[in-house]
Amino acid sequence: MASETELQKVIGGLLTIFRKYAKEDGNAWTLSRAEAKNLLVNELPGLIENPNDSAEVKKVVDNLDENKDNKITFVEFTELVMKLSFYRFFWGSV
Ligand SMILES: [Ca+2]
Ligand SMILES: [Ca+2]
Repeated sequence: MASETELQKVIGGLLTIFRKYAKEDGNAWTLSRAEAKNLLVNELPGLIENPNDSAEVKKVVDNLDENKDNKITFVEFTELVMKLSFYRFFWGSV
């Protein structure tokens, strides 16, 4: 098999990161709220300014959970990744 391109590696990396956190409770298909918090705090440091502030954590995770079922799907997670990519594209940081 040919070696993966940069974009293929990025896609694989997104799946790897999602699954690493999603599998903690035995269901690797979705992130629970706690799993989502761990992913955000570890992989996107600075997105939640104060991880010990439960109100702030709740706000960020609520934002992520678009259909409000208390589970974060891979689609919901990648929407955040897309938004962060747009910010970086237009404003050069995040
Ligand atoms: Ca899970
Ligand atoms: Ca959801």
